[in-house]
Amino acid sequence: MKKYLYLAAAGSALLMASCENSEQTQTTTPTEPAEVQTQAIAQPTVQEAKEFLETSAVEIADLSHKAGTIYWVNSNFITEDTNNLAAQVGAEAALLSTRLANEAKRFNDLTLPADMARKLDGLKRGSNFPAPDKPGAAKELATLMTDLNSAYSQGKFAYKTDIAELAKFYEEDANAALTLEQLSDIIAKSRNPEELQAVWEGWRTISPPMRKDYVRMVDIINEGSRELGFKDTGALWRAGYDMPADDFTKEADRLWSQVKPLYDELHCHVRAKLNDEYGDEVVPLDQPIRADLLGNMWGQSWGNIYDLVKPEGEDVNIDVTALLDKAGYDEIKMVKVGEEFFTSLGFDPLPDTFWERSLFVRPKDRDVVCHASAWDIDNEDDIRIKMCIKIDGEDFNVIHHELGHNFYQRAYKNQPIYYKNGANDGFHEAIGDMIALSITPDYLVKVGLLDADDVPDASADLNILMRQALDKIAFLPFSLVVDQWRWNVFNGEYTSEAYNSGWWELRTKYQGLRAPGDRPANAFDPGAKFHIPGNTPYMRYFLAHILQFQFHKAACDIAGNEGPLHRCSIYGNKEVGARFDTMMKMGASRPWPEALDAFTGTDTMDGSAIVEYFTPLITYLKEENKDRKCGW
Ligand code: X8Z
Ligand code: ZN
Repeated sequence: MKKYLYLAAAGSALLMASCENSEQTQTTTPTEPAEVQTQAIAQPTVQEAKEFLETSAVEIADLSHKAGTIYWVNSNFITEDTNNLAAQVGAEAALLSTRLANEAKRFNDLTLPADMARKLDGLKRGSNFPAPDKPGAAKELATLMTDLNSAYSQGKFAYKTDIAELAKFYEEDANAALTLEQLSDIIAKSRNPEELQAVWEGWRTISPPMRKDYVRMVDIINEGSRELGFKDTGALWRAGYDMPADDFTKEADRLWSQVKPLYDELHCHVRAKLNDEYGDEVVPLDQPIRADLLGNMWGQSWGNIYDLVKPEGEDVNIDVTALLDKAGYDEIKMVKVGEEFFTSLGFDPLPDTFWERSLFVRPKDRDVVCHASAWDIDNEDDIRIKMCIKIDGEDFNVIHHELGHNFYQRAYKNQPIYYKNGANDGFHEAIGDMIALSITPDYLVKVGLLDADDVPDASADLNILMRQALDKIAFLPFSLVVDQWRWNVFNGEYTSEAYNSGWWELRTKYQGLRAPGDRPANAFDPGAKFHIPGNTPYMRYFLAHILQFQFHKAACDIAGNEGPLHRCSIYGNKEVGARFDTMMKMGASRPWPEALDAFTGTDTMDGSAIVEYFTPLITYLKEENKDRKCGW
C-alpha cells in the first residue's frame, strides 16, 4: 500500500524507504542491539544480503497491502473500531520497519553492488515516523498518529453566515456545525473582516486538544530517529534526497532565494489591493497581512481573492468554476476529463476498480478523511483517489494532482517494492500539477468547456498569470513554513510552550502574514493544518512547485511550443507522454537527478522556469509597486 498523503505514515512509510542515504552514518553512531552486533562480527556475505532483501521485500509487500486496506477503511469510516484497527496495523508496520532497519545494518561493512546498497540504505532510513526499538513504543506511536489524524478529520465548528449563497449549509439543521469545506467556502467568499476572523479562529478551536499527543509523538519519533543514527526526525527527513541532509537544507534555501523576489512583489501588490478593499485599520500598509483575508483557511493559496487584486481593465480571466457549472459537470465527469488528459498523452485508462472503489463525494452519514489523497492499495493495479470533490476550478486542479499520483504509481509498478516511489517526494507531488498547468483556454476549448470565440487574446495574459500566481507563488513560502516549523520542533528549538509563537514567527518571516487577533494561550495553530496531525512531510510541496514548472517547460520544449509558457498545453502530445513515462517508470530506482535528467535534460532542480513563466506579471507588479513601500 502506498498513499499520497501518508496518513498513518508509520505503515505507509515502509515503502518510503527507497532512496539512497549517505547521511545516516555521518550523524550519530546508531545504537545497535547486541544481537545484531554479534551477527555483524560473523561477517555476512553478499549472498546473505541478497536473500535478506528478497525476504524483506515479501514482508513489506504483504504488510503494505494489508495496511492499505485497513487505512482505507479507517479513512472512509472513522470510528473507534477502525481507529483501533489502524493503530494495530500501524504498530505492525512500525515494528517491521524498525526491525528491517536494524537488520540491514548487518551488511554495513560489505562492499555491495550499487543497487543492493541503495535498497539497504532505504531500509536503514526506516520510516519518516520511526518507533524506537523497545516494547510498547510502536503501539503507542501508531495510536497517537491515528488519533491525531482522525481528530483533525472530525473537526467542525458551528457558525452561521449571512451569505445567501451559502445558506444551503443550514437546510437540514439550522444550528449545524460546519465542516472544513463549508468553513473554507466562507473564507473564500466572505468579504466581511469580522466574519472572516470568526471563522478563521473557529476552525482553530479544533487543534488545542491535539497538542499533548503531538508533544508525545515528537518524543517518540525523535528517539526512533536517533536509534536509526540521525540526530533528530528533521535530519532523518532531510536525508531522503540522495544527498547529505545538510546539503538538502542548502538546496532548499537556494531554491527559495531564486523565487523569493516573485513573492515579495506579489505580497506588496496584494496588500495594497486589500488595503483598498478593507482600509488602513484592517490592512495597515507597513504590517504583515492578516491571514484570514486571503481566501484560504491557511493563507496558502490566494486564488479566491482574484477579484480583489486583478489587473485593471476588462476582466477576461477564465473562470473554470463557472465553465464547469455551465457545462453541468458532476464529480465523476470532472475526474473523467482529468483521466482523459493522461490518456491523451498515451497513458492507459484507469482500471474499472478505480471507478468502483474511489470516493468522490463526502458521505453524509459518516466521518471520513476528506483531505484529498491518492492510494495504491496493492502496489499493482488497485489505485484509487479519495476526495470530497467540490464542483469548482480549485478541485478540478486537485483532481489532476491526485491522478498524477495514481498514474505515477502505475508507471513504476514493475519496479521492485523498494523503488515503488517517486524519484523524490517532490516529484510525486509535481506530476499532476504539471498536467494541470496545461489547462489553458485552448485546452478548455478542446474539451468543450469553452467556446472558441471566448478564448481571450494576449491582452488577457496578465489576468491569467495573476490568477495562477495567487495560487502558485503565494504557496511557496507557506510550504517552507510547515516543515521549518517541524524541523525546529524536532530539534528542540520550539518546545511545547513555543509551538504557537514559533509558528507565527515563521509565518511572519516567510509569508509576511499575521493572525487576525491575539491567539489564546492554548492555541496550537499548526495542528489546524492537515499535514501536521496527518503527519505528512511538507517540503515535498515546495519542491513540487519548483519542479512542476521545470517539467512544464521541458514538456513544452519537447512539444515545440514557441509561445509563452502560460499559453502552452501539452494535451494530446504523445511524444511528451512517452518522455514523461520514461521518467515515471524509473520510480525511485535511481537518484532523482537521473530521473530529472531523463525528462528535462538537466539534473538540477531550478527555479528559473517558474521565474520565466511569471516574468510578464512580475514586470507589471514591479511597475504597480514602484511607489509603494513593500516589505513588513
Ligand atoms: O495535500 C495536498 C494534496 C494531497 S497530496 C491535496 N496538497 C497540499 C495541501 O493541500 O496543503 C496539494 C498542494 C499542497
Ligand atoms: Zn499530493
